[in-house]
Amino acid sequence: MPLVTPFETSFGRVANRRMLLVETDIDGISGWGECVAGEGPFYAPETVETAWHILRDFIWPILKGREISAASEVWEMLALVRGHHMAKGAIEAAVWDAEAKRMGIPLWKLLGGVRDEISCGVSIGIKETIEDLIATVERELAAGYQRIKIKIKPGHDIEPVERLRQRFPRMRLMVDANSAYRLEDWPHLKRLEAYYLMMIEQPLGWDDLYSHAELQRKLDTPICLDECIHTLEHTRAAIELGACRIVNIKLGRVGGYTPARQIHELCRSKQIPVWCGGMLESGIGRAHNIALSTLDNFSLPGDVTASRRYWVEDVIEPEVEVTPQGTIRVPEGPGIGYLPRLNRIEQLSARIEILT
Ligand code: OSB
Ligand code: MG
Repeated sequence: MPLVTPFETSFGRVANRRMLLVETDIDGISGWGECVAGEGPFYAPETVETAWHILRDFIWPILKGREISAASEVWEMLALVRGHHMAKGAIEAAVWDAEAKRMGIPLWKLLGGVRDEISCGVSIGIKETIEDLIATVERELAAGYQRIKIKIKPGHDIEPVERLRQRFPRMRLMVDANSAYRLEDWPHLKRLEAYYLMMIEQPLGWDDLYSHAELQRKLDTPICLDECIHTLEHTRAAIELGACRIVNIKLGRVGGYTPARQIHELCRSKQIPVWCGGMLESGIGRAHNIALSTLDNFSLPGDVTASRRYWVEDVIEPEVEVTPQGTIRVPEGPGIGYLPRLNRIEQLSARIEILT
């Protein structure tokens, strides 16, 4: 799926997304999930190809023909496979969708969600010029979005943040470095504190909790971890080490709803606010992010946005829309609450594999 505009982060630029969608058939009830792995192993180790391989050759043989009495059992069934959370998360989420559909209720209610409207922020990629960045922020604020996150990297950090602050003194602003800095850069990152950011997301190594703890001790601005949060155990270590004060939860990064809910609970018990990150998902993944965001400790605006910010035409009906207040009204229909546009999905498909 071609993006409306290419998206650039510190680890690269993407203009076209290769989506891996999973449809499960459980006693004739269909459930949908999306694998959020990237085209290359630059955000996380998995890719679309590794996820396809793991799903077909290892996850499917485990699940095939098994009695599943609740979607909450799937995560444990897959424990034999280490890592590969994006592959697991895709199918686990599809089983949750199917379970909610079988019960005839919205997935977010099955999950224990508490709100029928979620708060939305936007993630803005690195732009060629500051003028382009300012114009983009202006447009997103006018659309109602409640907070702005910009991607930064060395050489593209202080100046854009300073210029945005001058232009929009009161907006809720944060930055995401996607692991582009090293601990030695801390005096430079400290300069960002002049612009009262809500948080700095994942400044250091993708798996480096220790350095984040060192950095957090030097900064007043909260660090939010994204890439580092793979498991419940890593989250516990991050919190106990003081490596972050905020956690970004992504369904795919942690392996599905079961670990996502455990991490959400742990954070709640430690008074660490969480928010739902995005991975440039199609409507299927977007719908799951909306459901997840209804849990009570998702108390900060997430990177969950309208379909039209990324796609000319999404793969779900209706498309995800945002209110002028920068919220998404959570759908009331069964399961994820949006219908897959089967024609559009088929038309876009480069590969279809049916496992029986
Ligand atoms: O770090 O949150 C991230 C997109 C791809 C990979 C990593 C990230 C992102 C985003 C985009 O920030 C969030 C979105 O889907 O809008
Ligand atoms: Mg991030």
